[in-house]
This record gives sequence, C-alpha cells and structure tokens, in this order.
Amino acid sequence: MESVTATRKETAATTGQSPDTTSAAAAAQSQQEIDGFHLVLEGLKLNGIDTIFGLPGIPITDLTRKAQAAGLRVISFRHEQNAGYAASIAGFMTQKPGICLTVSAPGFLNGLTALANATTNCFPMILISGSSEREIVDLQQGDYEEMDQLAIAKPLAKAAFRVLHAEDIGIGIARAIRAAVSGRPGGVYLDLPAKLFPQTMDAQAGRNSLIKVVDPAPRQIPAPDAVARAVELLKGAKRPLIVLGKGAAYAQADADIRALIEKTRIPYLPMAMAKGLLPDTHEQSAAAARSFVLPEADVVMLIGARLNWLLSHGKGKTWGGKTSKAWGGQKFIQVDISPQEADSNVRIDAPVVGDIGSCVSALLAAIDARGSSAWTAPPEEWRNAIAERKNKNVAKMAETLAKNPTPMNFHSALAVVRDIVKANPDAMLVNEGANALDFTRSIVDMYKPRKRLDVGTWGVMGIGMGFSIAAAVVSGGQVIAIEGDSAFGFSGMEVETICRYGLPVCVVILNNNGVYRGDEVNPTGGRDPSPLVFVKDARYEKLMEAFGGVGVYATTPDQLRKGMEEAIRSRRPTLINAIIDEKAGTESGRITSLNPSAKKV
Ligand code: ADP
Ligand code: TPW
Repeated sequence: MESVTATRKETAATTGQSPDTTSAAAAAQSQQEIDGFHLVLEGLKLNGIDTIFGLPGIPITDLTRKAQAAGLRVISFRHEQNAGYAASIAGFMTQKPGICLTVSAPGFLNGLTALANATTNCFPMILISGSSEREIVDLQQGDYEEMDQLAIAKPLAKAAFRVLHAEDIGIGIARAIRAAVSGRPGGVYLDLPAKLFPQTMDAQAGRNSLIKVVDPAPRQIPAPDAVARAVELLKGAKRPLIVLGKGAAYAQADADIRALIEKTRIPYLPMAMAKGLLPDTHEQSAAAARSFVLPEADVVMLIGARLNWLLSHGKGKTWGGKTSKAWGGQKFIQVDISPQEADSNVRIDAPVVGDIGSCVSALLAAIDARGSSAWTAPPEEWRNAIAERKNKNVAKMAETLAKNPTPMNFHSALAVVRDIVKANPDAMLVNEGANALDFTRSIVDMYKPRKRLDVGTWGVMGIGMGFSIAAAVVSGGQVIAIEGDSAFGFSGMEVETICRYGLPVCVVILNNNGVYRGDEVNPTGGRDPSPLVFVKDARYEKLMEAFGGVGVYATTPDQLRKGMEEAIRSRRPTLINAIIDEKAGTESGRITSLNPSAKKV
C-alpha cells in the first residue's frame, strides 16, 4: 500500500470543503497524483455511467461537485429514497446500473429501501454511500453517523462491497457493475469510507488500476435440449398462453419477442411493466380476458415473469385449481436467466435458462427449423373464445368510461389519460396508488416497450417522483405520472427537484381525499380523523406552483384534458389536482383478497 498515501487533510473531505489547494506546488503534485474522488468518477465514466442520482453531505459533498465538474450529470434530490428509486428505474430503462449516491448512516438507510426494492424487482442499481471511519465504527466509539453499513446492506443487496484503498477503486466499481447487471440484475451496495476520497496515488498507476468492464452482462445461451423441450410442449398445446413480465421488457429483445408471438399466434398476457412490449391493442393480447385465460390455458410460457403473488403463485382458483392452493393442471415453460427460479411455486415442465434475447431467438430458430408449415396456430376455438371474452369486457369497460359522473370517478378521469397517452405514445407513464394503479393499468393502453413504470413486485408506494425524474432525465421526453393522493405524498417534495431541473413531468393526482378512499370516519366519533383520510380539498397543485411550475385544479374531465394537453405542449412541470369522488375506490384496490380485514364495500 506504499503508493497510497493520505496526503490531504481528512477534515477537508469530511467538511464538504474542496481538498484542492491553490498552491503551485500542490498543483504540480496533483498532475502526477490522482485522488480517490477522481478515481471513483473516472472509474464510473470509463464504464459509460453518465448520471448520478443522489443527495450531498459529509463525506460525499465534494464527490457531487467534482462529478459535475467532470461532466457527469448530477441529479440532486430532496430525499435519498427518491434518488434511489430514480437510480433503479434508470437501470431498468438502460441496462446500465443506475447510481445512487448518499451520505453515511441516515442517508444510506434512506437509500436502502430503494436498493432492496431494486433487488426484488431485478433492476440493476448501485447504491454508493460514504461511510464513517472503520476503526471507530468497529469499536463502536460513536463516530459521526456511525453505522456498519456494509453488514446492513448485505441481506438486501445482490452483492455488497467496500473499498478501503484508492488502488482498489477500479476493482470495486468493476465488481459492483458486474454484480448489478450480469445474470439476474439487482441492487448492489458499494461502501466508500470518507478516508478513501482524499487518498492519493500516482496518477498513471491510478488510471491503470481502473477497469473498463468487458461484456458486463454476458449473453447466456440456453441449452438446445431445453429449447426443444419447450417447443415440443408448446406445439402440443390446445390452449397455449404466453405471459410477458418486466424481465422481458428489461431484456430489450422487442422485435424477437414480437416475432415469436406473431409467428406462433399464441395469445399473450402482459404483466404491468411489460405492457406496450407489443401494443396493448394487438389482437393477440389477452389482457382484457385475464381471468378467463389463466384458468383455461393448458400450456403457459412465462417470459421474464415470476410465478409470485402477482400471478397467484401459479395455482389456486385463479388458475382453475379446485381449492385456493391446488394446481390448476397447467404445464409451464419458464424462460428466465435465473436457474433457481423454476419450481419456486409450481412444477416447471420446461425451464429455458438463459437471457431472454438468446432464449427467444433460439425458440424462434427451433420453430423455423420445423418449417413454417409444420407450425400451426393454436386451435381457432381457443382464439375465438378469448376474442369473445375480450370483446365483452371491452364493451363493458367502454360503457363505464363513457359515463360522466359528478364528481369525477377513476374511470372518467382515466378515460382522459387513456386518450392523452394514445396521442403521445412516446410519453413515459409512471403509476402508483391502489385504485389509481389498478384502474390505470387496465384502462390506459401502452403502445411502446418500457414506457410504463410502476410499483412493481412489492407494490411499493413512493416510487412516483423518483421514477418520473429518472424517466425524464433518461428519455429526455415527456413523463406523465398518475398518482393516488396517498401515493404522491411519499415523494411529493420532489416536485421541487422537477422544477429545479425543468423536467417535462405532468403529475396527475387522482385525489379522493385519502388512502383508497376518503370517506372513512373515526368509529369513536372522537376528534382525530380516521387513519385513512387526509385534509379534505387539499390543494396539491399549489405545491408545484410554489416552485415555479404549473398547478391545475381539475374537477371535470375537460379541465383535466386541457391541463394535460397544455403540460405536454409547454413541457413545463405541471401538477394537476384531479378531484375524484371520495367514495370512489375499494380498500387495497384489486388486491382486497390479500387483506385479511378488508372492509367490504
Ligand atoms: P413481473 O413482475 O413483470 O411478472 P418479475 O419481476 O416477477 O416480472 O420477473 C422478472 C424475471 O425476469 C425475473 O425472474 C428475472 O430473473 C428475469 N429476467 C430479468 N432480466 C432478464 C434477462 N435479461 N433475461 C432473462 N431473464 C431475465
Ligand atoms: C411503502 C400500503 C398500498 S396502496 C396505498 C398504501 C398506503 C395508498 C392508496 O391510496 P392512494 O390511491 O395512493 O390515494 P387510491 O387510488 O387507492 O386512493 N407503504 C408503502 N407501500 C405500501 N404499499 C403501503 C404503505 C399502501
């Protein structure tokens, strides 16, 4: 470690002051030496990282300044959780790990929820947190923001690393990147102690120690016999179904996925964040007949979708099982990069392990090899039955959407959003809430891949503004955030961030005065409100106005439409407070069945 010397005063790094001195001697020295700050930044840049989402403070203040000076985009948030969500969804959109940078202990913990959520959702992300002095932390002597962050992050991250020496920064970054994006993507923690940043080493040796990661997410080619097994099963099916999950969206194998579906003519069901992989208006989409196809299908091919709670674990009544836990009789094919995913809930008859791009092209090749005449579409009976069910449900929904009640309900407001998204298919749609989530998912069609970002595997509230900011920063285009009023509250302060960076984000709050709905009362008649309700007629739009954005108070679909159109035309940060009937909505939205004490409404 001789080459690494802590030549600069640590206090300089930890007070957020620049450790750079102005003396000529130091300038000359700095030409031959490189410090930890610059090694971190150069290591990231070398690997194509161009944006950092974070929140400054000891000991990373200077890292944010120097990052900006080095040409990285630094998006500075009001709370680390939102920066973390932003980083994770940037990872989902780009297949590069999204970077979230925080201070030690409390800042780290604030970012940790997002890291855990990234791991759960298979989003590649690196949480980089500054940390306090190891010697003091380990002896629990009460350092400033003392915490054993590495140990705490480990169970929540796909991998966790700490770098103690400047010469190891390149390795640390390379390991973090590989862990985040290879195989099943996930959240990675990188612990950078305060002492690391001012360490210096010979500049040439330092730069040589940095690693440009070669092939960070290597293709994983599926075994030919696994592919053949899957094709055989699919071919023998009478009522086949393909389920596309957000892994399929992440994989960016859009053309091949579409080709597979269109060539086989198998009906498909998109999970929420796979909507738009093929346009939701595609004739093979079975989304509007979900409750019909799941129990009726005989062979189901999952592509980048897990049989977790969102798919009722692949069994029970949803799948035609006789009891709540019984197998419905389906055979499953599972295309996934994780070999351990198969059999996690029900038997997988044909696991196809590999990256989705390679797997889907192998499946296509295997089908083609049989000759196009050998592949016949699924029986007409099956396709007709689905079409019939779809048409019925679509007609029923159209009737509901055509109503224009006063006050607005979810449907009349979302009919507007549906039209606006149809007219602006490139806009990114962010969505959270309970009813606000479920109704948006089923009413608002998506037309392009990876345009819909939502609460994901955990159904986590609070992703709204972080996802919106990242979506705007990464895509450079319009973002529409459809938010429940409770959901919005988790990240609402970030409207300042949206205004500060002048992002084209149009937030629509479907405001029904509370969690799920707004008409609950305290059963005792006491003066405290029900835990489920908020201040009535809250003027959320003024929050946006407070920071120079546009606020709109909308009580009619017309006002909502005008507000959204103007937001998109002007690209100005806009918040539309869309007033919804406080009696609209059910407890827990569509997952009432998971709530043991749900009130029947
Ligand atoms: P959804 O919530 O949409 O059903 P999940 O998050 O449950 O989707 O499932 C995503 C699955 O996709 C995970 O099992 C993950 O291992 C898999 N996955 C992610 N990226 C890839 C990829 N590039 N290739 C193959 N599988 C992938
Ligand atoms: C981090 C529990 C699920 S949905 C929800 C909460 C609090 C809010 C529903 O009300 P909202 O939507 O947003 O007004 P709507 O349309 O139904 O009126 N904390 C976290 N995550 C979750 N999921 C919760 C709490 C929850």
